[in-house]
Amino acid sequence: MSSVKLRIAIQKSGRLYEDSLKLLKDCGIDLKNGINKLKTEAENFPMEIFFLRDDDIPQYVEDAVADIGIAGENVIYEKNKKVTVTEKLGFGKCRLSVAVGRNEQYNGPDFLRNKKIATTYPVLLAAFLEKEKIPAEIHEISGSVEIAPGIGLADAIVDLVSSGSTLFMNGLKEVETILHSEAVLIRHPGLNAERMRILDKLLFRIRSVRKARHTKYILLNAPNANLKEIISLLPGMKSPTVLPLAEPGWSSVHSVVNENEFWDIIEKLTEAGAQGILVVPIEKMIL
Ligand code: PRT
Ligand code: ZN
Repeated sequence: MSSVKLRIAIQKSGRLYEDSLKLLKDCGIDLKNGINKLKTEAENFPMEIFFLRDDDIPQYVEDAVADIGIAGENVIYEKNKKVTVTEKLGFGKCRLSVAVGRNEQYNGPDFLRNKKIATTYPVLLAAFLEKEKIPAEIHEISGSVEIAPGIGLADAIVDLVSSGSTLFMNGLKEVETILHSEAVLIRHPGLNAERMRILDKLLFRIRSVRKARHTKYILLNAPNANLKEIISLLPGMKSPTVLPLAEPGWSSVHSVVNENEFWDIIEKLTEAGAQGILVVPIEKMIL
């Protein structure tokens, strides 16, 4: 048996750490517990895990010190390393936005002309300014960007936003979005065939897990008189399973529903006479 392992780099601590570990766990990959917080390996999958600062992950993957990695798109595109973005992962969502003082009259990117903009994302900001053909001064700082306008260091900032409360608390307002970002899986562009095979296995599991997260299994009792209508409300994977109940005139219907349409469907189902509706999470979904 081959002993090749796929080396994955994930964030050591921070906003992506928990979700990255959970994703591996949901993929059925158990990590060996060790005191060594720098790296560990999987017990039941050919994988080694490196714990790094998120900013360093693209470089490690470009250099093939790690084969794959998980980081935010904001970091991947800012660092601009030779890595292949392979899969969006649906967590760590945020946006890279322009913010200005709450009382400023912002009427488009032209506001930024010849202004001083503080950011930790000079590359992405420069690309935005170039696209908009706006000359401006980029002031690169390493943190606490949101205080820059208040202390007279800049006229505007470009920073990550999720809830918006940091901007609000600093008297700023979000006026432009440069990038929508989420955690993605990246890989070294030249992975050999053996490592590609392991990556394909991992991707198959990731897709099954992610699909299942958005889908619920639904069971309900339907009066036979309304069975047709109730079935038409359930999209299902192919068609729903229908089983007769012990009580005459009733059937048990099983299907899957998408989380987004879930409440809408439940309402219509009850209107159509469905009873005893059970909705259960799906762990994995193989299509
Ligand atoms: O130590 P290390 O370098 O690994 O971690 P870090 O401190 O650089 O990064 P970390 O853990 O803060 O963020 C890791 C990744 O999470 C980022 O690269 C993004 O892809 C993603 N992410 C998602 C965020 C946010 N949401 C976020 N809100 N990263 C940072 N923020 C910060 C933002 O910079 C601002 O200070 O949160 C503040 C704004 O949040 P709201 O909710 O007030 O808008
Ligand atoms: Zn970082």
